[in-house]
Amino acid sequence: MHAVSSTLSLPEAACTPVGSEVYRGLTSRPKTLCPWLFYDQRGSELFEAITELPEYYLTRTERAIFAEHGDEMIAAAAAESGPLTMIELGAGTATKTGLLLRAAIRSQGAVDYYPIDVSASALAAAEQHIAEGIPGVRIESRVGDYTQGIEPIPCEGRRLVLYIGSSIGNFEPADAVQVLREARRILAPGDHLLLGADRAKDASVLIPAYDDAAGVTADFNKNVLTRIHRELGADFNLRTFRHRARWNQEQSRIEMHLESLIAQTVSIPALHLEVRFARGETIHTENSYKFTPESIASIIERAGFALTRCWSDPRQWFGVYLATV
Ligand code: AVI
Repeated sequence: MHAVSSTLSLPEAACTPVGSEVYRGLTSRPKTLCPWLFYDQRGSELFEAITELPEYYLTRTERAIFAEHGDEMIAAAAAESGPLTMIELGAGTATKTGLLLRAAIRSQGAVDYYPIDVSASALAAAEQHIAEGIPGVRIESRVGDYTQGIEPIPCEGRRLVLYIGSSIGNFEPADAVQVLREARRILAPGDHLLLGADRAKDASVLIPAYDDAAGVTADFNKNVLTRIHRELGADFNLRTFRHRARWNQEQSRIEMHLESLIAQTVSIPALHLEVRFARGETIHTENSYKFTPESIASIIERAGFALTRCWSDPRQWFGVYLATV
């Protein structure tokens, strides 16, 4: 037995983005929830904390690649024809982008920067720290979901779209191709994409990165249940769910799950829904795909780009790929 809906006509809350996703996910078999549900205010704070954990190598490894090769990346994307304009998908607070913005300023004196994100508060924080710390950046934020389309970006020279942080890994491969196609639609021949993507590696490195000793990733995962409690009235008992991180070798992805430690029924009043869990049953909350140079090249090329350069760290744990239209 899995989930039972007690009504035929859906209540109003099931038509909101959060309500409809929770309804869809918890009435599916196996149960799933989309990772975008993680990012309420608390979830975004927990994610920032994850990026500083000793086990979560991704952020600091990508940052080190930018620190070492940022000037080369900017030089490879620029052209004689005019200044480079930078556009960032899912920019958040744009903390790592500073290294690339500084490299662009070193090369051309100033830079136009268009960060795009669903979170207006994250963009406000990005604007503030860039205005205070990086003179020479002309910033125009755009609040929106880049997966749903990107408005054209005016530009005199070449455009460089940044899609960093391995966010591409949170999409199914076919959807990842679609996201990059969306980015390509706003680019002209000679413009570039700079993509940061985590590499496949030993499970002994990957598992702790998604199941850290301090339990921050567990709190991040469980926070989705707190969100469903707050926004839809669900009576989840957090102590009866446990965070699980699994390495799926065949699919080359880390999976995050929430496992029910007991057989139980959770009610979600706003959705008129009772959700039954067997002991040991899980809600699959996230995939984080890990790529080989070949598998990421295939996604980039299926999206209509030509891969031109790539950079990595000495351990080959993370890749940054430059591709052109
Ligand atoms: C945002 N994204 C790239 C993170 C990742 O590594 O897949 C999300 C995350 N989930 C658990 N820890 C971090």
